[in-house]
Order: sequence, then structure tokens, then C-alpha cells
Amino acid sequence: MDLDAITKYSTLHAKPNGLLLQYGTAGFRSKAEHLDHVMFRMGLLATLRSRQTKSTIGIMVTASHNPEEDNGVKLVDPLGEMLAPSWEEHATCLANVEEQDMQRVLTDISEKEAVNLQQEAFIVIGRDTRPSSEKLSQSVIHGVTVLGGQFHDYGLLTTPQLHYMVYCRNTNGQYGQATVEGYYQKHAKAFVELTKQASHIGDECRTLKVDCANGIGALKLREMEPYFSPELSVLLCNDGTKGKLNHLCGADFVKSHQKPPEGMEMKPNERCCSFDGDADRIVYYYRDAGGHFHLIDGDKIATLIGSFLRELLLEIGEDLKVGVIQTAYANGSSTRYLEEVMKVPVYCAKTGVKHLHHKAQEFDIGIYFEANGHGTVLFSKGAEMKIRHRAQELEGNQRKAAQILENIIDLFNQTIGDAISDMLVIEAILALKGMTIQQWDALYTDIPNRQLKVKVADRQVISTTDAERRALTPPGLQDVINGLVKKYRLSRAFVRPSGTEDVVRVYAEADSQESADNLAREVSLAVFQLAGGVEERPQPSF
Ligand code: 16G
Ligand code: MG
Repeated sequence: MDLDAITKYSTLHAKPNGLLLQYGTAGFRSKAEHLDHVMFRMGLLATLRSRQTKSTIGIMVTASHNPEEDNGVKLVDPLGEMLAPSWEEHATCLANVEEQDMQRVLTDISEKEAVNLQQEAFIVIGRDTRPSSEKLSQSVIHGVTVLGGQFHDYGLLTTPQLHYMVYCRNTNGQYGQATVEGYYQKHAKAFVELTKQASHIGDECRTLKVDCANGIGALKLREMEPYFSPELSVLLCNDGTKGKLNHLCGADFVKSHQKPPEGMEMKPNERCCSFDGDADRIVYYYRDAGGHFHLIDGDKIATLIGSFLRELLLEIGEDLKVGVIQTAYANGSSTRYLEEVMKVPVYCAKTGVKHLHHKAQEFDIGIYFEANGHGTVLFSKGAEMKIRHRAQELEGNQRKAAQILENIIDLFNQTIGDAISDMLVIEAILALKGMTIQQWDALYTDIPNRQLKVKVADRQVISTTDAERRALTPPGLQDVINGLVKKYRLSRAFVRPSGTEDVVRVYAEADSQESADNLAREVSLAVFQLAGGVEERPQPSF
């Protein structure tokens, strides 16, 4: 390691005094103007990680659904997964160290992780459409080159595309070709095959309205459309030509406000969906004939996919272990439907894709979705082999079912939730089943719910257990929540410190919207009082 060069170049990417950042659930996020040093340093860190794992490592510059002024960065591990936890700690340490101690920290990490500094390093880089992203990705490249790493800059990519590239490169192209073209071809081919299998249902052209959050999803979906049309025609809105990224639009806005994005004209019963700013989340929705808005979130997506996969597995007679992974935010109705009607085991993981992904890997087929629309389906290698074998050996309808499963395996992004690939899977399932969005929505009725946030002096005073469903500290808070929950029917509530914002999140469910709102407000007030609330005091509803 040329420590002098690192010191020299590091001053060109100086750290603002006193700024402390943490590698959270989705990497580093902050105002873009505070991130130059973090980008440079993550270039350095990724190079060490690449040497240690003898694999290609990814770096994505994005702040997903955050406002346009923000930015962020995360590292992608060899199989397209989130960075290993011990390296998250190194990332935090490296991002926060003062200039004069940089050398020491880099040497410490290298020694601790037994990094062979002679090993070659290769980094792939992607970025979203934020005005700040291009310059910040140059700082990443600077970090990589100072440490002697090689790189390929893909430029504009969705987050899941970058994960895909990393996985392809580390499996020598077995998973797919590590190009944008390869991504389009692989997914579109599987989609077109699936829709061919649905042809008996009627040939009317399928149309879907897509709100792209004024982000990268618009560019990439437009690029991809020729590969999957005419089987599906997508009408893009909030495509970035006029509006601001994530402003009054996108999956996060639609889910948290439970209303349509600006700029989307919705005819009655028309199928619509929203991506988030880096296209790793998707939610569906429609307006009924009475003008009423219906949201179809990640829970209902998991249910549609889960019941479809179950039918196919029954048809081919393959007994594979299927599990659905949710978080505490999953609507109580979805959990009940999955367990009692579909008879699928459901597990609750902590918020954040890495936790769900990890749990999903324990199954032959692990379906994971957060209510906010982030998720995918993982097929174990063994399950994949069995299914492919069945597609050869079976006949008639059974063979057809196995072939559908094969295409579904190819269509899901196996590295991370992917709005584009999830959208194509959903469109294919609806076509194959001849199902309308209303029929899908009617699988179960969501229990009314409300999410609120509370500002406290230090959100870390809240610690949780039981996959974030119960608060351990501050003392007494959980007892108060239990008492409040008892006042309502079909009720449930929990609190957790956010991993991406300086707030405590409050979630409540109850038998009516009014009760859910009241319960959420009462729990917010308890958090404010017992966990050191600051600024605006939550107002109880009466
Ligand atoms: C991040 C997570 C997302 C999670 C959200 C929770 C990834 C890639 N993203 O965006 O899965 O739902 O954080 O945010 O893991 P919160 O901690 O602020 O509630
Ligand atoms: Mg995102």
C-alpha cells in the first residue's frame, strides 16, 4: 500500500470537521455535499474487500428514496449481497477517521482481515440520476485507483442492476452476462416465455402505468421495453423529464401516504405501479369505480407470488421447503392469510433487506418482501436443479408447470429486490392466472394501520427484541405500549429507531382507521415522554 499517496490524495477529499456517519441498513446516506470523503474512502475499502475475497466488489452511488439533495453509497459483496457486517464496521470506522489517522485505520483493517495486498482488485461502480452522483462516483474511482485497484464504471444503473453485475462477474457469466444488455435479455426472455404460456387466456395487449419516481427506473425501463414488448406495454409517468426525484411520487411516497403519486392519471380499475428512486422497490395500486384508492403493497405481492408458486409445486409434485419472510411492518391480515389460508410458514426478520435475505436463504424457496415493496424470491441451487430436471422429465400440464417455474427462477433477481424484475414476475402471474388487479387485491383486506415518526434526542435509547416487535429500553415503554394496545380491537403496535433517519418510527394497527390513528398517536406520545422527545410533542387525538 502506498501510504504516502493515500495521504496525499485523501486531502483532496477532505472530511468536514466533526462529521460522523454510520454505515446503516442501506450504506451511508447524507446531504450530497458531505459525502465526497466517504466516496473516496469507500473506493479504498472496496479495493481491500476485493483483495480479501479475491472477487469483484460493487459500489453503488444512490440515496434511493431520499430527497434529491441527498446521496449515499453502499458496497456490494461477491454474490451480489449486502456487505458483511464486520466490514460495515470497518466502513463506519474509515468514514469517520480524521485525515491524520487514515493510514493507521487502513493498515488495521488490512491486518485484521488478512488482506493480501499483492492480490488484484476489481471494482464495478454504478450510480443513480441525482445531479451529485456523477462527481461522487469519480471520487469512488479515485479511491480505487489510489490503492491500485482496477475498475469498470457502468455509469447509470438501477441498484439491482449493479448487484446483478457483481453476481454475474463472480460466477463467470453462469448467472447471466455482466452487461446491461445481458440483464435485459435474461429477464425479458424469461418474461416473454412466460407470457407465451399464458396465451390461451386471451391475447389482448397488457398495459401498465409505471410511476418511475423521476429516477433511474425510467431510463432503464425505457431502454428495456423493446426487449419485452409487445407482450407488455409500459406507460411511464414521472420519468424525470420535468419533476424532481422522489418528490410527491415514487413507491415510498405512495406507500407512506397511501395515495397516488402526482402526475399519474388513473382510470377506474387501471393497473398502476410505482418504483422508488433507485428501482429496488415496487408497489401496485388502482382506483375503483367509486374513486377509492387501493394500495397493493409488498405483503400482497408476496402473497400473490407465494400462492402461485405453491400451486405450481403441487402440480409438479415436488415437496420443497417454502418460507415467507416478512418484517414487523407486515400487515396482520397478510400474515394470517399466509399462515391460515395458504398454510405457508411465515417468519419475521428485522427491517432491512440483509436480514430478510439471510433468513430466506434457509429455505429451498425463500420469498421475502418488506411491506414497503422491497423483495424477491431466492431459489436454492438444489431446488433449481430439481425444478429444471422436472421440466425435462415430466409431461403434459406437469411439464408446463415445471417450465413456468424455470422461467420464474430466471426472471427473479436472485441478489436483491428489483422493481423491474418483480414487475415482470407480477405481470406474468396475473396474465397466467387471468387475474385482475381487483381480484388480486381481494385476497385479503388489510387491517387499517398508521405509521408516525417521533424526534428524540438520541434514538439509540430505544432498543428492541423479537424482530423489533418489542422494546427492551427505555424501561417501562413496552408496558405502556401493551396497555395502549389493549384499548383497541385487532390491535398491534411497535416502535423502533430508524436506520436511515434520525427519528423513532411508530407503527400501529387496529380495527378501524380512526383507532389505528389514535393508537399510533398515543404510542408516539409515550415514546416522546419516555425516550427523551424533542421538538414537536405528538398530539393525542382527543
Ligand atoms: C433501507 C432498507 C430497507 C428498509 C428501510 C427502513 C435496504 C437495501 N434498504 O432503505 O429495506 O425498509 O431502510 O428504513 O436494506 P428505516 O430504518 O428508516 O425505517
Ligand atoms: Mg431503494
